[in-house]
Amino acid sequence: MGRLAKLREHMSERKIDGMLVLQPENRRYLSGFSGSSAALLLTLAEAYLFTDFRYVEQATSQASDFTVIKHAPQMWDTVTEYVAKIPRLGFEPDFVTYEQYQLLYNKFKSTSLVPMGNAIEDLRRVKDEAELTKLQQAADLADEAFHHILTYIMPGMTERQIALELEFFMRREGASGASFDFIVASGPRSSLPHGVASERLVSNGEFITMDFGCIVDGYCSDITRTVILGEPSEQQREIYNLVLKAQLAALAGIKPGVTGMAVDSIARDIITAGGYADNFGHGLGHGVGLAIHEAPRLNPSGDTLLQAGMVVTDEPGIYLPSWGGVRIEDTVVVTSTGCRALTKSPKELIIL
Ligand SMILES: [Mn+2]
Repeated sequence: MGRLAKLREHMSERKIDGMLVLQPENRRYLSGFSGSSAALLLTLAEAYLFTDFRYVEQATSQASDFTVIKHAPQMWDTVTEYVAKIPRLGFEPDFVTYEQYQLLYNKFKSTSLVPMGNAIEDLRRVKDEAELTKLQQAADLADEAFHHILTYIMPGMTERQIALELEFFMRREGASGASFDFIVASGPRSSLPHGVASERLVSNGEFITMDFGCIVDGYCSDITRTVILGEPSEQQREIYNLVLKAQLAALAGIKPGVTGMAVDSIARDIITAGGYADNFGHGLGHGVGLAIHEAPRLNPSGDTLLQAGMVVTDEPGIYLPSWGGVRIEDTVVVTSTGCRALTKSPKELIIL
C-alpha cells in the first residue's frame, strides 16, 4: 500500500475528512516535494499541494499524486477556501503554531480540528527499498569521509578544520549537505556529548570524537567514531573498550519484536557494570530518515516494538567531565532476523 493510502486508512479509522500537512519532512514524505514552502491538504478523495509562484513548476514535477495550486499572496486565504468544506480536519499538533490554530479555529466554527498525534511520523518509521537505497548512499559517503579524515588529522589543527574537511569531502562526493552541525570534540571537550566543533587545537594523547553525516536525496546519515592522537593511556583504552563492548552487544540485540528500551538496557547494563552508569546520560539511539532524529527512540522510555525496515542508531558513550569521553555510533536497518549496519567504518581504537 502506498503512503497516501496508508494515511487515508488511518484517517478513515479516526473519522477524519481531511489532513493538513505543514511539517517539511512529512510534506516531502507524502508528496515528494522538496521545496521550502507549501501546505498539503489530503482528503479521502483528493490531494492538494498549495505553494507560491517560486515552486509551482517544481511541485508539479515532484508531487505527481497532488493537484498543485498556486495560492494567493497570503497562503491561508487559499487554504481556508478548501478547508471550509471539511467537517473534521486533522493537523500536526507538534508543528502547527498557536497563531495558525487560532486562524483556522476562528475562521471555521463548523470544522472540528483534530490533533493527529504522530500519525505521519509513525508511517515514516518503516522505510521502503527506495528509502533504504538513499540511506545507504548517505551512509557510504560518511564512511568514505571517515576513511579520508584519518589521513588528514594532524596535531595542531582546529576541530573546525576537521569538521569542515568532513563536510567538503561528502559534498564533493555528491551529498547535498551536512545532516546536522558536526560534533568534533577533542581532549577534555570530548566529555561534551554534543560538543560542536570549536577553535580548539587537537593535540597528542587526546581523544577526538567525530559525530557527522550527510544528506543524499533528502535522507540523512549519522555516524560517530572516536580516535586517538598518539598512544592511549590505560584508562583511555579501558573506557574505549567498554563503550565498544556496549555498542556491539546492543547491535547484536537489535531485531524485530524488541522494544527500544530493551535494546537501550543491553548497552546501559554493560556500562553500569563497568562502573560508569552516571557517565552515560543520553539515550542509546534514534530513528534516522528524512530527519536526522526521528521515531523510534532507543532509550529508557522507548516502548516502540522494532520492526523490519526501521532504521536506528546505536550510540552509547561514556563522558567524564574535564577528562574526556568516547562515543561509537552506527546506523543500522532492522531486518527480519536482526539488523544490518549501514555504516561500516572500523570500530577498534584507531591510533593516529
Ligand atoms: Mn545520532
